[in-house]
Amino acid sequence: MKDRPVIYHIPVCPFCQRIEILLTLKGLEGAVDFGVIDITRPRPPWLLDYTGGTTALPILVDEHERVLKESLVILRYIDERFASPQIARPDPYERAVEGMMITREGPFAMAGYTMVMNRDRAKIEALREALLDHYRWLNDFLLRHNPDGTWLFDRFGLAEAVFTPLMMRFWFLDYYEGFVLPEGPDFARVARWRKACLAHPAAQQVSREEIVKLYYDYAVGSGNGALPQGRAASSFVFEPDWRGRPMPPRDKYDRIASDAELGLLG
Ligand code: GAZ
Repeated sequence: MKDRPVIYHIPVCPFCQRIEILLTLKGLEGAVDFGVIDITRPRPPWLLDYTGGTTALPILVDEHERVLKESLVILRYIDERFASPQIARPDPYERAVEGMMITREGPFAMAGYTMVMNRDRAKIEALREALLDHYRWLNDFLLRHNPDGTWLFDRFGLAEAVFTPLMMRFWFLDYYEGFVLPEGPDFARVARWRKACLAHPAAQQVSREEIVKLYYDYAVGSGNGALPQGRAASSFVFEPDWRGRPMPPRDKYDRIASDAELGLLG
């Protein structure tokens, strides 16, 4: 029997970072073990036995070999199983408000990922507007529930743990798409929240440089460890380590950089 739950994850995956943030907020970094999966290789058979064939991570395997999937479900499980300190709002109304905000995470993620993966110049403007609509919604939601504060409530909580990893991945939009939140009242509240989320000490598991380098392949249209045309190595490989690689070129609409240019040759 395992002596604690094991979370199988891809290190730079936003859905996995949510769980690391939650554990850090709870002061429980040692309560679960992590098993690192290399997204650039086929999934090992033992992992597919756990999942029943699905490949999305993270999953949690408990001491009785029982498997949980979906990051939001795993967050709740950890928050309830290791109950103190509780990160989700204890008050039922506030918990529901937190829940309303969290329901937007999937479409928000999709808007940002669709934008970074796009290589058709004719679509840039519509994708940018679609993402701005999400930020507008978040701005209004935060204004309604906590107009003068920074967080949704009084501290970095569950909603922040859910959204922060996505906003960090969206550093790839700033780098590859030149996307920044416009100045002004439509976005001032969400900009304040975003800035505080990105700077929070419990959320420093990844850096902008790491995101920009590892997600190069997404920027040229290849997701989830798939190989872009003309390339033999994925930008998500563990070796060579991202720290030693150059910053990738930004001209994603014109060409795909080679393994050599990306520093991927061992
Ligand atoms: N809903 C799940 C959760 O746990 O919250 C999502 C988990 C998930 O998608 N994990 C991805 C994975 O394991 C890694 S992160 N993929 C490997 C596989 O074999 O399935 C998101 C996108 C997208 C493309 C990629 C990602 C992403 O849209 O971040 O949209 C949201 C994958 C094109």
